[in-house]
Amino acid sequence: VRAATPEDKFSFGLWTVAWAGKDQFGDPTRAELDPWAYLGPLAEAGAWGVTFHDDDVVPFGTSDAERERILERFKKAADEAGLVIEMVTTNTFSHPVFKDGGFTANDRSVRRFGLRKVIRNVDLAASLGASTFVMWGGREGAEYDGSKDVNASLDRYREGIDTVAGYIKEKGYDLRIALEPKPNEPRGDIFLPTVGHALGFIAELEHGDIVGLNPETGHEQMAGLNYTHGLAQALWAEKLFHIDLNGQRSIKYDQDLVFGHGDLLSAFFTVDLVENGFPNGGPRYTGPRHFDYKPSRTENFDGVWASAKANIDTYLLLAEKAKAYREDPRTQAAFEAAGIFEAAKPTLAEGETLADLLADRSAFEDFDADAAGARETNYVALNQLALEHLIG
Ligand code: 3MF
Ligand code: MG
Ligand code: MG
Ligand code: MG
Repeated sequence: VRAATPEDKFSFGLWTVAWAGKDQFGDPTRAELDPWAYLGPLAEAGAWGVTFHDDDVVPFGTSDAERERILERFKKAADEAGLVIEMVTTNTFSHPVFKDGGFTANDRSVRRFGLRKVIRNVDLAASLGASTFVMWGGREGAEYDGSKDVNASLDRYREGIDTVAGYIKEKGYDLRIALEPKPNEPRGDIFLPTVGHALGFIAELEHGDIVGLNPETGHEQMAGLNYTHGLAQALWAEKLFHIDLNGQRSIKYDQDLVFGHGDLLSAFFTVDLVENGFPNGGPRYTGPRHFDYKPSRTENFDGVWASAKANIDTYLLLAEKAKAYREDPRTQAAFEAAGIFEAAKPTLAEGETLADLLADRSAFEDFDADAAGARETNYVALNQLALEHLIG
């Protein structure tokens, strides 16, 4: 596989490679290094960008002066490694104060504190030149249905996001918010559990024009959903602002495997969509190829760097294969045979009204539904062609 270039825009959350392996059941299996120690090796693995939560770099509760010093050091190290800080995000899930959420906690003082913490990081994101501000509301949710007035919680969620978005506009920052849906974990149920829920929520915002999505592969798959379709609908709504790529093997805990190490065929179609767009054209994703995975707890540092590179290599391999698949003349023929191009034709002809359709006997009265029901779609042959390119 070829080497990654800055044009590929591969980026990583700092919390990915810096995860020391502490989980619910076990202690860390790796050392925790200083945040800047990861930047050189990340760049070496092929990264163009790095992203972080405030608390990944500056421990919760650090004094203002110390915070400035740490951030300066981190920024300098990123510059030296040649890494762009393309996205910044706020941790409103680790500290016990956020045990019931940051923006939707029943306790109002916690919500005011959460908003202050987020606003502070919006300023930081803007000062570092980030273009996206991701918001994963990991603790916005509940274990017990009776513990929330969901109507009020969603009002508070909207109030929080609109306040942040309004602040971004007022400041004139070149920054967009990307909400990251997740169905559960750490909460029993998280608000805005899927791409679709989040799109519905954004439509209710006052400042929804600068609020979009950061869908994560595993999060949609934890809900049994099709990640590529989630990306597609977000693109269609012009709301795909950022992506979190990783791997997940079916509906279970959030595995955060290397991209492609979960559902490989789904990963192929994800890359095909991101790299090649919709077969009939349409909105494209041009943002970072951002990985949010965890180096497995079984690995030591060799394994950390091998797994970081594995994300990039898998993506590049899939991109090569997806390109060959699209350029194969057999694919174009298979698209034609499967009616992919016909799908782009409006159902009513240009200028045709509903009255015209109602008067068109060939559309209904004389339509041979049985014959249409017996038509060949050729979808399996098309899928096999994709598979042939993937594993051939
Ligand atoms: C959790 C996640 C988060 C978000 C991050 C925002 C810790 O499952 O995916 O990672 O991605 O908070 O970028
Ligand atoms: Mg995740
Ligand atoms: Mg995950
Ligand atoms: Mg994520």
